[in-house]
Amino acid sequence: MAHEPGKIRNVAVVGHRGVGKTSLVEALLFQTGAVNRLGTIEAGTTVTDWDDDEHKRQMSLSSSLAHLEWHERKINLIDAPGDPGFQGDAIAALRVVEGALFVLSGVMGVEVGTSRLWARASELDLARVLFVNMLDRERADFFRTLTSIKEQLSDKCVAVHLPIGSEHELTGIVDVLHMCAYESPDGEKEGDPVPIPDELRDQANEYREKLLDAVVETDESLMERYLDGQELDAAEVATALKTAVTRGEVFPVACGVATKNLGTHALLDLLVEGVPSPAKKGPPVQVEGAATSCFVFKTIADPFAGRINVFRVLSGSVKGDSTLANVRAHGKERFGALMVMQGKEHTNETEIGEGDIGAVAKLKETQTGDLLLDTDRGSVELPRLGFPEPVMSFAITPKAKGDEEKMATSLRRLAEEDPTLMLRRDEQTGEQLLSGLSQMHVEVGVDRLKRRFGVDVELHPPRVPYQESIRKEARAQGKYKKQTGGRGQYGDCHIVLEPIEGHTGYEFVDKIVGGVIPQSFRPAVDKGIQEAMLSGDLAGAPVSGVRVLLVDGSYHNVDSSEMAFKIAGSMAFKQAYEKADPVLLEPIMEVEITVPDDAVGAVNGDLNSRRGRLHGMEPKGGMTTIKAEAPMAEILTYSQSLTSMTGGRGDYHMHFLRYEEVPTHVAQKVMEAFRKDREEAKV
Ligand SMILES: Nc1nc2c(ncn2[C@@H]2O[C@H](COP(=O)(O)OP(=O)(O)OP(=O)(O)O)[C@@H](O)[C@H]2O)c(=O)[nH]1
Ligand SMILES: [Mg+2]
Repeated sequence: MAHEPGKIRNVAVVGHRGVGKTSLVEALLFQTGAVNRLGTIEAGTTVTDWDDDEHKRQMSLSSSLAHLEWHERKINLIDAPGDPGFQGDAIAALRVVEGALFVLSGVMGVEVGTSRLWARASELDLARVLFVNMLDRERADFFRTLTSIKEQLSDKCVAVHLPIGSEHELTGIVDVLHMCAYESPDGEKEGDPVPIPDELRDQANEYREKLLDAVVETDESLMERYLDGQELDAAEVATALKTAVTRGEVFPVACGVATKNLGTHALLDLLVEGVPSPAKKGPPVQVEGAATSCFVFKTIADPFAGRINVFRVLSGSVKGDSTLANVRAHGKERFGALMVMQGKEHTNETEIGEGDIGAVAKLKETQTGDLLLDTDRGSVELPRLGFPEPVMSFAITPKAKGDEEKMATSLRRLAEEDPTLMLRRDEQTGEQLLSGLSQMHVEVGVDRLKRRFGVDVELHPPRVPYQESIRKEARAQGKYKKQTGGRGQYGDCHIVLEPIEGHTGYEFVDKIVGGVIPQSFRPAVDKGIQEAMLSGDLAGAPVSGVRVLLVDGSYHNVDSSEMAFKIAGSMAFKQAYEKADPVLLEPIMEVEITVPDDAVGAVNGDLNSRRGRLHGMEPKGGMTTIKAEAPMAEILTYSQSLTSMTGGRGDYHMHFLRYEEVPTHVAQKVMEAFRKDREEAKV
């Protein structure tokens, strides 16, 4: 039976890597009776980390769905991975919900991943609830974390819960909204509220004041009465808070210990109250004029059920056996059995109602990012999920010869599931490149390739796509002449090479006067030159930034042909190129690196040793963003170094900026390696 949209809450559970999101989802499921034991990461028994690879690495690798009932509301939780390599799923999850639950570690405070996802949630204007987790750990500090939250995320964040005690002496939490407390259930179900301990009354009152300040600021009539000194009653404040949270004007900060199930009772209340229902907020993706529409935000390649598409119903309700049109593929998709998912378990449903999240197997061609409507209305623009671009690439080759085709097809299937994993062939180097968001991201792809499709592959750093160019004008003649019996060959041309500013582009200028080469043969010269330019003599790289003037030549009435002039053109180019002071060019990348302040020195020093150039630094609340550029050749394997320099707390993106001349001493090595390869290839 479909749930009323007003009684649904869709929540993406997001945050930095390893802060306890999956553990918290587990606790929420346990607290509400959706599961009857509290699974753990260590034992591999949580509902939402169910994949073998997740167990092996003890981390989430893709988003996983769960749902529970609390106060007659259905809460859909999307447990998203925190690792930046798998952020595609977190980003897709944020796109289809009304609210985000940001989990933070009470030891680490705001981390790179927290800020990145916060920025995305702000763009999407989502209601947000924060949960400071791991307060039982050594050096955990709720108040320090709260300060970093206010400084780095938003000053509209305000504490609604406070810890009782700290670290291993943490015994419960205080709820300053309802002015009550909860005792730590130590992994059992959390009980009903108890009175606030006397010694915490003052602190609770102080934080209640702060909460009131934040709430009345969002409500003018309350503000007037508050300033007048009138007592505001609890229900009124609760209503105003609820409104402010649903509108994203206040972000409540809760706290607890996921692995002990402390804080879940009050957190569930906050989610029900603070996250707007689909009925209230309206669909996250607007589709005009369709009675039924749904948006696919995730695709799972299930070894048994085949491909499963997970969707959010935007409008109307989807029934089993309904037929919807895929807006992108223009095909009709017939829905078979509908499912709701609890981790890896599916239960069949006859209908998924408006605002709810469901799944369906075996659609023909539907993939992540697709819209399905009850009418095919031609040109509906697809909503952008906003996936990040891959930042690193590896060359990938099958271990067994002959597995190339199988590797490519299997990788394409994996990429359907994870659109941030990309396979392409580099035209220039001829290599198959697998690109992803981090080294681990690519490696997990490789593991899956082996386990699911039985394809064993190897990864290598990709070849750098060098280019070549010239720095001087040079002139040469190319003469191709063959006159031994029968019909001969004759082509002859004189060309001048000129460097083009910026080492980019190619121009062919016909300066022939008086028909010394007939018009019909001149394009052949151009063609021959362009072919020769595909592989320069320095490192076999394509040549660019050359203007060619065709200035002179001769022909033979019988023996001249297009072929002969093509060869002549190519010969002329090769000779002129040698004299034109050729130079090797390399791709320069623009890099943006975000690291903790205390790692800035090490990271800058390292960049320097990679021939990097620093452009600027922007410190912000404990983290610094370093902007720089560096040659691609030097940062092919940057992610490992960054991880070791920052203890995994760094983050970086890069993209291609331009080509630049390679310094002589570096170029020497590249050219030597090329010559060696060429010699070996000849043998
Ligand atoms: N002491 C303590 N440990 C916790 C708490 N919450 C989670 N952990 C542990 O922290 C580790 C990471 O927990 P996860 O639940 O996997 O964290 P996550 O945020 O889902 O991690 P990713 O999905 O990989 O980003 C596990 O070893 C948990 O047992 C907590 O409140 N206290
Ligand atoms: Mg997780």
